[in-house]
Amino acid sequence: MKFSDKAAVYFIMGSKNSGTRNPLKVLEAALKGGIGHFQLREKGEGALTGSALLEFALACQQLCRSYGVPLIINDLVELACQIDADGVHIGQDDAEAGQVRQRIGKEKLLGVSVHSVKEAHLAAEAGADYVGMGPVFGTASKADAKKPAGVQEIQAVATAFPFLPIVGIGGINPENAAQVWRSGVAGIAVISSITEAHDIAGQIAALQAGRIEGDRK
Ligand code: TZP
Ligand code: MG
Repeated sequence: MKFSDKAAVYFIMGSKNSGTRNPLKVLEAALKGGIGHFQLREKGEGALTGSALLEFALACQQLCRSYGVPLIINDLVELACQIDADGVHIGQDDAEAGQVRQRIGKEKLLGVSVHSVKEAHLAAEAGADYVGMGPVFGTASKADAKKPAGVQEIQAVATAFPFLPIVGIGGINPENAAQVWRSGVAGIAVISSITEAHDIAGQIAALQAGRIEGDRK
């Protein structure tokens, strides 16, 4: 599957990211609002495991399928294979990208988090369809997040690999999204901008609006 940058807001959530709201309701609102990808990232205190995680993943998948939006699973390659998810996203400390590509086959999406031109090169060689880069800004959503990196390295990767889709991540909101779009990303990935929004569709539109404003073309 090729990474599509048509609908460019990439939503990430686990069952514990939606506060007092039902995560499946939040996901459905985000799907209605026009997200282009959904990543199930089940982490942190109280994270679901085993059959509860499987059930939640299947519920997410059913919703994503009904809106024609690819479901990508963070880290858990075997869960992705078990439910026939559309793709997998891994970090530098997870399984080796080439091995994950072999495991999931060439039809599935593979995303890899990278922090430099060198890591982007290795990810592309290993068969990544897109790379995630961040945190661009400060974030409270990832306990072990690195220091905010700004957009400089994104610009360097976009220049070095013009055909490799980049997704910016970390602390992105409607106020700063245009800066990220301008750096050359194909998409922006958000957790809290959507999970904490009262008007989820409005928030997605506002994140997208930065794209038009910031588009280089
Ligand atoms: N990887 C880098 S920053 C981040 C992840 C998963 C968290 C992004 O969450 P938010 O709430 O959009 O800053
Ligand atoms: Mg990971």
